[in-house]
Amino acid sequence: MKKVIAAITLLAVSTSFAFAMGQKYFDKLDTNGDQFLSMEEYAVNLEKYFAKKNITDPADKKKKLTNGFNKKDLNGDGKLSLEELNTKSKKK
Ligand SMILES: [Ca+2]
Ligand SMILES: [Ca+2]
Repeated sequence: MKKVIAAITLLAVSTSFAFAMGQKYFDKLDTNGDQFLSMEEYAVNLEKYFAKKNITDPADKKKKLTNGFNKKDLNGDGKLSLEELNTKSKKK
């Protein structure tokens, strides 16, 4: 039974990663509940993506995390709102 739940969770995670992030999933990542994701909180989300893509190199992970985070942080305040996460990245 636990395995089934894990599979469903994984599916939900990959779905929310590919499409829009839901408020529920956002709340789960937002561990301190300030309605923003810090880079640390965002990293938890990316770890699942890295595991799926078999990315294990710490330097590579860090680069992808920083790049991804900065791309998403549209107003540059160092944290991500749900709105920013669901906004398609624009070229600057
Ligand atoms: Ca937070
Ligand atoms: Ca921001």
